[in-house]
Amino acid sequence: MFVDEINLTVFSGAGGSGSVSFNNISTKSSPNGGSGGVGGSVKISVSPDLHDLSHIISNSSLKAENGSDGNKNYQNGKNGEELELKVPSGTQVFIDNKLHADLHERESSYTVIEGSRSGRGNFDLVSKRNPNPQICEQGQKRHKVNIKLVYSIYSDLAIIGLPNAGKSTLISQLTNSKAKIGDYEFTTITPNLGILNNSEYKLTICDLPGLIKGASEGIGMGKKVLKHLRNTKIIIYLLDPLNEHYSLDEQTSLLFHEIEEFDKSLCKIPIIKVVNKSDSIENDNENYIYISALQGRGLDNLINNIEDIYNKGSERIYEDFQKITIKSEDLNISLEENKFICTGSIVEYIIGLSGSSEEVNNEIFYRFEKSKLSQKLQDKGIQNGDTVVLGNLEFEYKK
Ligand SMILES: Nc1nc2c(ncn2[C@@H]2O[C@H](COP(=O)(O)OP(=O)(O)OP(=O)(O)O)[C@@H](O)[C@H]2O)c(=O)[nH]1
Ligand SMILES: [Mg+2]
Repeated sequence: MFVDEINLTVFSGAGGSGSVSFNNISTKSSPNGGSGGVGGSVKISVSPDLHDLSHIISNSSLKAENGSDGNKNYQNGKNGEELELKVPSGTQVFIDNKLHADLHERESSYTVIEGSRSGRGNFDLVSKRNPNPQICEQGQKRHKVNIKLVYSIYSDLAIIGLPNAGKSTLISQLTNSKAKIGDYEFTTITPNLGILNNSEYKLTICDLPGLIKGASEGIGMGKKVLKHLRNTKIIIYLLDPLNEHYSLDEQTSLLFHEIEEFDKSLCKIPIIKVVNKSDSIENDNENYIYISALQGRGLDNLINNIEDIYNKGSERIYEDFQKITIKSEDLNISLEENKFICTGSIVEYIIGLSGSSEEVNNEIFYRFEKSKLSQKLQDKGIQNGDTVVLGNLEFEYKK
């Protein structure tokens, strides 16, 4: 089944932890504890062979690999393998309803979450301040993000029209698509794709479900259809002279209006106005191209018109967006009475230590004072005597 929208949860890999060990075990000197490996990141990239999102299980949880822990004798842990999610060109990535990336041939790969930080072993923690560390850092936990992927079909040409206009009949004539045809409305419920026959250009054509008045507000399959116009280069308005409710001009205005209401920028896409079922009518109006999809009449002329517009170099419209990568550098401070509760990866970095407890405590306070957390708390008006909460550590603040 064609799937163009999917929600899922992705996790970066956790960072591996460092280790504490020594060349000289009896004197606990000459540190040789290795560092952990960095966790795998989560990346989404375009694969030209994909044409929907059905290969991804909806509401699934996907995890990048964890980095492994460091070990004695300078052995560093292995970095975690990244998680790569393949999507078709024309996929948008939303996080909390905000567009984070619009993936297509020019922007074909995007890191959603960086891999989680690894912890250093006591060899890498050697410094002038502490030449013989008895401690190591823990790796950072996994980072979780709920994402929504929305795919809009990538095509060179999209056929739209009211129900029953003959869109599926036309795509079946122009390409080898086996679209279902029926003399009732809404025969097509998911888009059909095909490649243009009898043309030196391998144009991709998309036949969409019928549009009705109010489509831009979601009536019928409205928005689900209109969203696929975002990634097309040319739109055919396929008009039905046998429609009992709307004249050809009224059908044109209706289609234009619904597209404009849905997204004004789609009005920049060139249009070809085509009247189908010319086998059943007499009048010719020079504003339109006349065809009979059923009898294959007028199709060469239509293909010439399509090729002319295509050759003028019609461009796809891309939404402006900022590619946002979720970094592991986050910090939250909330205030409950006189308690400043601090969370986030900066806090994890400060308190995520193990080894000799006296040294761990000294290091925590050293890191706290040096960190931007200390500055942020002052900005928030912390006073001597207030309580600072870092994970399961609580202490009285003293400047
Ligand atoms: N006379 C005539 N009938 C046609 C022509 N093209 C299509 N039809 C008929 O119109 C009816 C609808 O055709 P479809 O191709 O299913 O129309 P559609 O626009 O895809 O319809 P929906 O998917 O329901 O929106 C069918 O009975 C077709 O045989 C044509 O050129 N001439
Ligand atoms: Mg159809």
